Amino acid sequence: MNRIIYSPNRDDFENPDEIADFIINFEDSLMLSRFEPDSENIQFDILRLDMDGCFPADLGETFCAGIRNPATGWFVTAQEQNITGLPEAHSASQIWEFTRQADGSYQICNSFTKQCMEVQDFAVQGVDSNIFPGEYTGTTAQHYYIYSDDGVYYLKPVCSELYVDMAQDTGNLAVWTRRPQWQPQQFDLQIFPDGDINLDGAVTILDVIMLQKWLLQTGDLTYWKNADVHKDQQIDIFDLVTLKYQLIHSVNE
Ligand SMILES: [Ca+2]
Ligand SMILES: [Ca+2]
Repeated sequence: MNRIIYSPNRDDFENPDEIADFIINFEDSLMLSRFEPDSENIQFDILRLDMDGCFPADLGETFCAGIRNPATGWFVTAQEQNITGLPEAHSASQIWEFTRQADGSYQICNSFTKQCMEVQDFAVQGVDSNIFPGEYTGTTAQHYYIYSDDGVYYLKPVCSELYVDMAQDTGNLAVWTRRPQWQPQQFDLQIFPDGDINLDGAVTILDVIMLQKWLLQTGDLTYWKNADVHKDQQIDIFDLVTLKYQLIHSVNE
């Protein structure tokens, strides 16, 4: 099966299911036409229907962030059996590592447990399918497209056309039909900056000390990827020198 990513404006369709009846026809140029039973056109899988025709946001290959619902102020929190919104706790249960996939979606794993946000049963039961902490196996129920709109983010699992939604009473995280400007589906990403090795939200002398200790083999790094300032996949003295330089430079500004 040939594959193409197609991003229609859903308002063009009276019924979104019609989209599945479209086929791609190319000879001299690419065009869309309605499916006819006797057509000899080539049929494609539609891999992705994007939010309002927008492409997903590219926020970098990998980063750590807190995921906050602005309406409640609650942060997405990993618990033993579930993922739910809770007040800010400044704990690892609210720090999530995002890793970009080849299709532009993100794997979202808790920085402490390493378990990832997973949609129950690929959302086959439809709305209200729960999101729970699962061992990462790389399925489409564990990858999310991130859409940016009006200063907030929306998350859509690759396996479904439903969106991540935080219940405003219980905080539970599940998937629901998208509603534009719908507060339960809006999220801030509070990204920990490069050089913030101890994940306290700022690059300070404490990060320099943590890296120094690690290089002397007398301490651990909370998040080693933020210590790799040079992005060469290894932590060494050059990262420390640059981090120190950047810190002194920022203090003097
Ligand atoms: Ca820090
Ligand atoms: Ca490095």
